[in-house]
Amino acid sequence: TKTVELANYRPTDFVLERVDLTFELDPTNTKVDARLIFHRRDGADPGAPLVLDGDELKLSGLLLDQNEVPAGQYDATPQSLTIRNLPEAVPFEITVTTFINPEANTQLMGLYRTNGVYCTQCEAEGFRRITYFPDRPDVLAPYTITIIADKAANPLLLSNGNFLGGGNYDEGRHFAAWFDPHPKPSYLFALVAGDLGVVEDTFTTMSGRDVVLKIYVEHGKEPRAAYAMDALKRSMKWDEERFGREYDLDIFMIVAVSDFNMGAMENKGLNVFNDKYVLADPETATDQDYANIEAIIAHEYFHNWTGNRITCRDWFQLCLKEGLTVYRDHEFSANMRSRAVKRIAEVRHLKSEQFPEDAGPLAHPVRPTKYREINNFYTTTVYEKGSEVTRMIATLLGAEGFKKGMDLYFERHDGDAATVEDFVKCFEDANGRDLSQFSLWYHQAGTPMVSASGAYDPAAATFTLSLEQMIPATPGQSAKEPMHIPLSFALILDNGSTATPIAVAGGEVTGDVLHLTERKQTFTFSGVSSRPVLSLNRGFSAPINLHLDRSTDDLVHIARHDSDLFARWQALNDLILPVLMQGARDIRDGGTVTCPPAVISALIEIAGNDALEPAFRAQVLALPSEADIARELGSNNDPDAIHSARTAVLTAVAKTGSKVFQHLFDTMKNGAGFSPDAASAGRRALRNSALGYLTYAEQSPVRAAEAFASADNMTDLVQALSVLAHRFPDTDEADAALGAFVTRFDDNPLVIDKWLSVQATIPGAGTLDRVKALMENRHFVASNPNRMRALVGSFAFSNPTGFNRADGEGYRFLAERILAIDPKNPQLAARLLTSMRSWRSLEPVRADHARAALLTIDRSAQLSSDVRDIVDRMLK
Ligand code: HT7
Ligand code: ZN
Repeated sequence: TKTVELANYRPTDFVLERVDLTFELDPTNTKVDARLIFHRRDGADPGAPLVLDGDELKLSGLLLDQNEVPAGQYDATPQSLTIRNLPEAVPFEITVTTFINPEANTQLMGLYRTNGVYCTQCEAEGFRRITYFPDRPDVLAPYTITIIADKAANPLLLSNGNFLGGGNYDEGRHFAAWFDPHPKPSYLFALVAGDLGVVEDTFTTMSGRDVVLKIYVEHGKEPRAAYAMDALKRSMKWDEERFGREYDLDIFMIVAVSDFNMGAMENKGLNVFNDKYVLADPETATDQDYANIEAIIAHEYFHNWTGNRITCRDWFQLCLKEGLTVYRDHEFSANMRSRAVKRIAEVRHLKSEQFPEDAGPLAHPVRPTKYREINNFYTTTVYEKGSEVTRMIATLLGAEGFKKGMDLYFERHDGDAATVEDFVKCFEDANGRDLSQFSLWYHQAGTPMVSASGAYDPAAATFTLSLEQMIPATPGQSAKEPMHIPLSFALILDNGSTATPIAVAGGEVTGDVLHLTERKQTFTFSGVSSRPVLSLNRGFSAPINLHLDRSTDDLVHIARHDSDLFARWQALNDLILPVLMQGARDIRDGGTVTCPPAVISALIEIAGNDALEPAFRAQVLALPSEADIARELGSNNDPDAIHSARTAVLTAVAKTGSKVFQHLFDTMKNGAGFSPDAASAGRRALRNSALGYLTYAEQSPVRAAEAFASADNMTDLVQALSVLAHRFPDTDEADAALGAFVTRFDDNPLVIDKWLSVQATIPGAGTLDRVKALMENRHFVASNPNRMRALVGSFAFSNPTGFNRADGEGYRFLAERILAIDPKNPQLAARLLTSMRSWRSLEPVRADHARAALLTIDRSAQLSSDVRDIVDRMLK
């Protein structure tokens, strides 16, 4: 495959005016007629041919203005259709006929079948698997779609836009026609046909228009779509109130399907969802499932403006829609739930997923400049770091300035295929500010490291803060420029209040934000009458690694007194992480773990503080994960030592705090009747956290077995199951619970995924054999991405000791799986392979095994472009 470069971007020679598609659906032989009206772009080369993209296509018919095109006038290959000698000054119509086989489409890109339902996935380059087309996001047109299909098997015929009409056709077939008046790129096209149940509602927009809302699910699952519908209505309302964005069609539809490569897809007016992010009820969904559904429903809906009305000029601009839309869904969830707890969860996720990507061989800028396979750029850097960059713009400009910039963006670029530069310019123009240095966040990869040290001078009543930034080298970028880093800060005084200095010298400070713009910079705050404790990068205002030496006493002070809950969590994290890291080093050196009593008591004090919201306390008690410890250690990692160190610290906390945990376990019960609201979920989280600690103190499965038996919702049930399986594997209690669980949820694949994941993440070398055995289980369907991610994905991404077995068997197993999956579903294979992205930071024996496994993949002659791209970058 060749590399695509941003520098080579140029507009098409032909402008697409209209698209008219007719599908005659058949499971193995679907006929697609595409009528496309083009005209030559002003100023384009008069002799330029029209080149359309294809992927595994075979041309069956080609007309130009209704006449057959002579053989010499065109060339067709599976990848492209080139037509020459086209009219220069007038529009012309091309009609392309292709036949495709949805049943054989295992890649799940283009038109495919899932549980007997026809469904499409066109982002990023799936449309070219349906028909020859200028399949790029800067080609926008209105679409008319006609679908013809067997009526009994496919009572439902859906596409984008508004319904035009339908009726009976021949031989038991019927048809439906749809028109989408909003010009869109091909990646937003969708078609769904089949026999599904529906949940219906309406939403009245801010200008008083009624919009019909429909969520389609498999028959019998309708009650499980109620929460998704509620989340959709809340999303629509929120986007009107917060961003002034109104929905723009008569109908908005969501279809839940069971085979899907990602979470969901924002096709215009017809979102297609992985059913995992639609279906929920108390018996089958955890609190995390509910939160995910709320966030993803909102995310896809918000794309209607950020992505669809304003789309991307090219795929290098992916963060323009994804980073911005993640920021919008984060803000939505923060408004629906506890803002501080939501931010803690976001930062945890960012650090555990994006920071390793940015520190390893797959690091790339938020706005890359080249790619070999675009599917591999739907990354946590584009999404989550992209969101953080948007958040920083809001921090720099303040809420009002940010709103002015967004309003201008919607006004100036509605209907456009825009760029990151267009976006940033709106904030510059609306605020009269130069954001050129800030824009480096889009272009320089790597997590900046900021070292900070503070000094207080009582005689002068000044506090001096010295800062230094360093951006690590990343693939293709060795030297970096200093960035504009917005650091939210507070000087916390002895009594817990915040000092308000009378003046600051050394750089720009706006409100509580300090602007670090130089490589080295010193800020002096005057009028600080007593020694403060510095709280820096509050709310994680910048996605950086901060090195700030503070004493245990100072951190405990912030953990106790800061007015900001996020800062309190951050202080506790900064207290416990070094203990865990040192513990891992000590164990690797043959020693034991030392856990300072002050750190333990700070944690227990927070756990038992009833004035604090339970969800926050649960976040504090969820100590940094083994992956977090490995990331902070950075090199020569031994996952077994990390696991032992973390277990030792958990046990020490559990033993010291057993009374508090017992109290929480007894009192954090919700009343009768389940509610998925954030407060109830927070109580469940805290009680389950207490359960986990109590089993560390008691070293017995009895309590968890009782919790499993008495659970009346999926959150409690799966937590108890995890404690049993992970802490007491192969005991009668664990085996009985796993058996009871699979029997009870035998007919629910999404719940079976939890059963697979719990087992795949049992710590220790023995789990590989269990995973292999589960692959033979009748519940495991290798072609279904959710099943594969639940079993093999959980094992590779979330089982540090099991996957990183010292003998390398885990890596060899993954390599075999990748080679087996790749020919069928390359996207899935490539994504699973990214689980090895931090292989170079392992200790040498494991790193050698990991390299050998990667080389096995590398040596395979038949790799997809997806896997080839990842393996090449990982080995570079
Ligand atoms: N914009 C959507 C991306 C997506 C996707 C990309 C490649 C292959 C399959 C896919 N399914 C969905 C999802 C989103 O970010 O909203
Ligand atoms: Zn998105």
